[in-house]
Amino acid sequence: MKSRTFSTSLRPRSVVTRCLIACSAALAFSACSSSSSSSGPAATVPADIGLQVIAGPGIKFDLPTYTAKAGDVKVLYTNRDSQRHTLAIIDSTGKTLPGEMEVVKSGATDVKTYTLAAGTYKIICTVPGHNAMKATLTVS
Ligand SMILES: [Cu+2]
Repeated sequence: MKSRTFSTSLRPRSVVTRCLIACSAALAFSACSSSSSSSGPAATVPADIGLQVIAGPGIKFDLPTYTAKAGDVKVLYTNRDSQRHTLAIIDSTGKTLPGEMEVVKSGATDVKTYTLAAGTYKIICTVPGHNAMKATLTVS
C-alpha cells in the first residue's frame, strides 16, 4: 500500500517533468530561431511562403542572396522602409517575370506566386533611384 501511494504520486510528477523538458526545449528552439533572424519583432511567416523578401530600412533588400525551391513559389514581400518599393524578378535571359510586386509604405506586404524553374534570377526594385536594390535568387 505504501509503494502504491508512492507510484501513483510519482507518475503525474514524471509527466510534468517530461512536459517541462519538452516545453523548455521548444522555448530554447524558438529563442534560437528568433535571435538568428534580423532585428525587430519577428514577423510570423506563413508556412506556405517559399520566399520572404524585406525592403529596407533604407534603399536595400534585407539580404544580398535568396534561395527558393523550384516550382510554384509564393513570395512574401514586406516593407520596412518609409517609402514605396517594388520587386521584380528577372530570369537569366534578362526577361522580367510577369507580376511585379509593390509595397507602398512601411508595414505594407504583398504576396504573389511565381512559377520558377531551377536557375539563377535577379531581384530588383524598379522605383527610380533604387538601382542599389539588387539581389540574387538561386532556385534549385
Ligand atoms: Cu526600392
